[in-house]
Amino acid sequence: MERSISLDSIQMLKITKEMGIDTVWDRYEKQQPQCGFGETGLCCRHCLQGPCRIDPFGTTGPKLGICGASADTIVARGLARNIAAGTSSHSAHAKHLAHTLLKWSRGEAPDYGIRDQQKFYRVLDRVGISREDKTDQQLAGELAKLCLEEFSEREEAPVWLKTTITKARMEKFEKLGIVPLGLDSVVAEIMHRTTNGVDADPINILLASIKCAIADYSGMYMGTDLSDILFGTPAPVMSTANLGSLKVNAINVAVHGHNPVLSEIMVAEAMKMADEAKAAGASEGFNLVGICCTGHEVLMRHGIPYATNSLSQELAIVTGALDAAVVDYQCIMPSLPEVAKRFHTAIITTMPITKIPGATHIEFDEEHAGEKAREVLRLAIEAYKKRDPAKVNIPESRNNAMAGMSAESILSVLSLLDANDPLKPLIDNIVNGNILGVCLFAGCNDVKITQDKFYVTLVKELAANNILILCTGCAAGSFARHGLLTPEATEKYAGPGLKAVLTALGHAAGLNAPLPLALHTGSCVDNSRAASIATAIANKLGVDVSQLPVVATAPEAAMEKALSIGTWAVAMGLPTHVGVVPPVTGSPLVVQVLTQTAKDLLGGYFIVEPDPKLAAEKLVAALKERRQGLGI
Ligand code: NFS
Ligand code: SF4
Repeated sequence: MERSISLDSIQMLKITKEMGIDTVWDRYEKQQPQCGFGETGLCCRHCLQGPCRIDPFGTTGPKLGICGASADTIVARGLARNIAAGTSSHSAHAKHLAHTLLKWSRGEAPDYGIRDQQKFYRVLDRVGISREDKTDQQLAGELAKLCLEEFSEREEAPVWLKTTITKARMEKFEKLGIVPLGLDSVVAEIMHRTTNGVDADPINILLASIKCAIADYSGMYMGTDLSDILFGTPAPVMSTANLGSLKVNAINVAVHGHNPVLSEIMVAEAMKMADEAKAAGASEGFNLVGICCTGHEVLMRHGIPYATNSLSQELAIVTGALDAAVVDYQCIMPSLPEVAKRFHTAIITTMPITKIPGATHIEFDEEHAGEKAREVLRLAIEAYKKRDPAKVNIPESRNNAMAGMSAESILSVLSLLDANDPLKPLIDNIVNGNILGVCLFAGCNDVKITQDKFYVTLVKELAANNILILCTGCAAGSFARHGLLTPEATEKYAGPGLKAVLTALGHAAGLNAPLPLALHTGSCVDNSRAASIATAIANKLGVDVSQLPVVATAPEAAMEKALSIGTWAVAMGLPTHVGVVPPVTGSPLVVQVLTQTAKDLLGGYFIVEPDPKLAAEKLVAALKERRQGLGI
């Protein structure tokens, strides 16, 4: 199988081959054949009597685990734990930001502040905190405490859930008994009920998993709110993507991971320290670039170039021009220090929960944010001095990329067409058929799929069918690296109706060109932004999200986080496509619930389709079905 369709990845992979460096693709090959029990979800290690395995063909092998758990039970329990892990990741990210805000409110984190006061006030009003006679510090403290309370179990639904979804959706969740009562408590509940001897009813376990995913949604929404308050709500910004964004005459520092809490400070300090970098011989000072979702956070807010999405993170080192990679948490390959041994790159871990053998650990804390960022940047300067020019191979490929399309900036572009009723032009164009529907692209890269191929093939098909594209995370990274976040891509690939709409909007926004083919709405956590737009449209039309012509896709899903996001997208009522088969096929019952029963219960359902053309057909059909339901 081809490893990647990205020219920069392909070029770097030649070097890894020549140098005998193992990457994620080599390690994947060494894992072949992968275990069939694991692939189908039929392996259980939830107690010490295991591992237990069920015969996937149901013929001669065991049909029950030692404790008596069936294939359906084992598969449902495994999926539940995946979703809980995803939920805990996003929630921890939001919790970290809440702590940062709390510390700032107490004067303990002076490098931070309220960067978007309007959004701060909007969020306070929405969550019901009175602003009367209070300073911003006091309000920040109250908001942070309310956030932190959302994590433990309460007697009511999380505020970030009940104030952000349609009334009808909330009633549905109540009726089905799937309202989570706390972001951490729901994860603990999943761990409890999936351990030996608790919940054995696959349907009951799946409902609990959906409840957990709903908590994931509200944690992500909180994460986006807090990032915007602390660091500013993104506005349209132009930048570049690909490994070609590295510069030979600069000290190249990648910020990698997920949480902007450190990378924001890095951006500010790198600007202040440009002279130190120049004094070390780098005539262009520091060149910060982004990897994974931290990369999206700083691309969205500062136009920092996007070096690469997750699968090719090791290849950034192979350019020989990356002086330091500063990582926070999630999606960081433990192999980075091993690859870096062959070059001069400093791999710097910064979070107490993310240490990697072979990396340098500089522990970050919000109390000393600027100081820690400077320490990291000085380490990058030292590493730069050891750069070997003979090993520098910066790929030429570099694409322009427009980002910064937060819900607020999408609304403000729309308001240029109708200042009093910004959603109206969008809704009108959906109703008149210029736009068939909306598709949110999200998720990862997965080594089981040629890197970026599914994304690029599918998005071209959907855009040709006049589907408005939103994107986040590695999906957005893929589009950025393939020149699809540009007006030129709209000219080339959008169907006539979509092109007309994007052109009108682009010209209204003063771009003198169409808006890009895909609107980059942020990091993975920022999938909440797309959800907020869908909810606003549904509320305006007086319908539920499950009736709208809106779909989601994670064609190259890899992480447990992608499963939790996909599951809340289904819970919100969206037909949700996945291109990689999750480990559930060992239970026809679980597959049926996720792909069919869910539709009756929630309106949303999973579409598992590994072929891009067929996936496009199924997503178009799902949108048409929704349109029919609305009579448009
Ligand atoms: Ni989200 Fe996917 Fe990771 Fe970000 Fe990329 S792998 S689940 S997009 S970087 S979290
Ligand atoms: Fe086996 Fe049951 Fe233990 Fe799982 S929980 S390992 S199925 S005995």
